[in-house]
Amino acid sequence: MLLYFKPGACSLSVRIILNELNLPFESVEVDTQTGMTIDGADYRAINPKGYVPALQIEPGIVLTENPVILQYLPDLRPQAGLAPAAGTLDRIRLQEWLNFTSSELHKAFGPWFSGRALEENEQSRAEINLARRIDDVERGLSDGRCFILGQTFTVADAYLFVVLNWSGFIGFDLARWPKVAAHVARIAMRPAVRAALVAEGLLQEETA
Ligand SMILES: N[C@@H](CCC(=O)N[C@@H](CS)C(=O)NCC(=O)O)C(=O)O
Repeated sequence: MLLYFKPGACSLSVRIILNELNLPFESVEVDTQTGMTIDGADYRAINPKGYVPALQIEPGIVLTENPVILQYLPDLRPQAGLAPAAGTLDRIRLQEWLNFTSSELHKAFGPWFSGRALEENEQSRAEINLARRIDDVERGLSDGRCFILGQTFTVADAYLFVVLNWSGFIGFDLARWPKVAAHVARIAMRPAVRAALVAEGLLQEETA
């Protein structure tokens, strides 16, 4: 398989899951601004939508949309338990969290990644909206569960981790949400996560 990624972007969650599942893969960095891969290919010919992630699963077959890729992969290795079985209520709960993470939490970070400095009122509106979405995650963890679906790590935790971790890049302190902060710290310790962070230049190899 071939993962098209941008360091630290939501595509990092796909790398984490590829690592967790010990699936062999290669990866190619994409410059989404120029629309070129680092090795000079036209990325729009691979994913016309222009964003990452994209996962080539075999020559000529490319999957896009993070919540979809994050369900395709665990179904290749169901025994690893990274997603509840399709057709179960637990799988629907997983989809709820993946969809929430994609359309609500992920997008709540959008204003900071718009490529221009935010006006004061825009910044405070964006902060209020982001805080509301993080409240939702804190509520999801409120019964003391270690992972968002319960006591088992799933692909939803990987996606939540990657997105919540952006709070560090934008200087948004998670201390107001102790269960969320603990969840991020817990996921960050996983060997597959550390290896993914190293691979994308977000963590020094010797500290991994
Ligand atoms: N709906 C897409 C959204 C993917 C997305 O927003 N990707 C971002 C990185 S996290 C991206 O490539 N943005 C274009 C850019 O950064 O220029 C998905 O779920 O895969």
